[in-house]
Amino acid sequence: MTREERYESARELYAKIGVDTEKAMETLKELPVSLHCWQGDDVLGFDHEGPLTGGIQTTGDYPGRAKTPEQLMADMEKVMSLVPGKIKLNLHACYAIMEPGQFADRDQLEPKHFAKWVEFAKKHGVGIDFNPTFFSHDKVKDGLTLSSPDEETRRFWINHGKACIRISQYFAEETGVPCVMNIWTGDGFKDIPADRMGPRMRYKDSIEQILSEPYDYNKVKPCVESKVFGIGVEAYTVGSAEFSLSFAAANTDKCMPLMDNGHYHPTEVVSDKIPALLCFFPEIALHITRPIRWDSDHVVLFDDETREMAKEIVRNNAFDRVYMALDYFDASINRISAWTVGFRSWQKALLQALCTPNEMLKNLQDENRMTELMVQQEEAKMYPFGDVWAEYCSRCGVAGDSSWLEEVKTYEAEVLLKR
Ligand code: RNT
Ligand code: ZN
Repeated sequence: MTREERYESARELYAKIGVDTEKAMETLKELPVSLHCWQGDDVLGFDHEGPLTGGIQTTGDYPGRAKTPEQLMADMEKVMSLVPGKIKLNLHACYAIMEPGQFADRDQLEPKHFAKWVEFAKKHGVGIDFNPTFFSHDKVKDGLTLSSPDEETRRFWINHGKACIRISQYFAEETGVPCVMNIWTGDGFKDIPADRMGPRMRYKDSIEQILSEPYDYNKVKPCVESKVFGIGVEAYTVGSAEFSLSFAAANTDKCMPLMDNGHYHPTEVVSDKIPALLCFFPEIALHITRPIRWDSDHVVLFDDETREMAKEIVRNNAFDRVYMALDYFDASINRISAWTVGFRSWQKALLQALCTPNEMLKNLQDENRMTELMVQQEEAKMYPFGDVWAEYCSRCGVAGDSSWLEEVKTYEAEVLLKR
């Protein structure tokens, strides 16, 4: 059978259970998913020498890491040519591009330091998301930034946050797409603190000060990302789940919560938290990653929890209420492939969720027909989803199977290994 015939037969099968595969593909094509620039260079950026800090870590030394803005952009373009769907660019402040001899520290950053990224985004017709970088910098004092008891340190990082609000507004205005600006710090302690509330009160005040910088909430969408622990920060994290969620709940006119599915205890699932938050917040944001035993930031796969998260967005019709961003970094494999597999996996999860007879299943639940619900949920897994995926990829002009890897291997030989 040709691809077209396979799709036609899948379309008919899905139609019988009330799933419109045409509509599913149309919907998915328009849903932006943020592609994180930091998978390409192991979260190092361009504004400092020195290692990645902040309780996060990349492991592996696969050759070909992007070392310049030009290399990183070329790599991202390669990925964009291999994935279906709509991307948005996700940048960190440490990826500022300075002219030689024009160094500006993080509290002094200006839109002009990101003009080349705007040019890049415009070339591809995509929006930009942004992140202040509260790590990998010598002004991180004793592991603290926005929650530091040292006023000068805290001031520096507040000013960094404010500068990033202005840059986010610039991104939104230049691209015409709202900019999600995520506040995450690794602030915390390795061992049992004597004061848990003090740092949180300072953190609260600092974020309030950052958000007092004028911005249009239709254009700039600040988020607060929580975390449970980091490397070397095992005992206490200032921006814990309760802290961040409460902060967002108290400031729904100014910001929203961001959940990273690597930032919870291993038996907690973000798929269950999405609908809980949607009951209260107009909008929420996600960092999609794959934790293994801890926040290890492995490449996102088409696995159960990834699919379950996508389902919660789709079946609650929350497409314009959930901002989706990938967040992982694997330095042990080809980075273009890591990006591509993760992006494609999330696309698969969304497409499969869109091809699920959600209404029918919901009704079974509401009528307490739990035996049938189990059987039908299992049945849905066996539908010829691969044929719809192949059709979707073909319509997006990319390979539906793993043949894209050949292109990555050629790029590795011709470009990456020559760096
Ligand atoms: C770290 C957080 C954070 C970072 C990025 C680089 O645990 O997930 O979002 O991964 O900002
Ligand atoms: Zn994250």
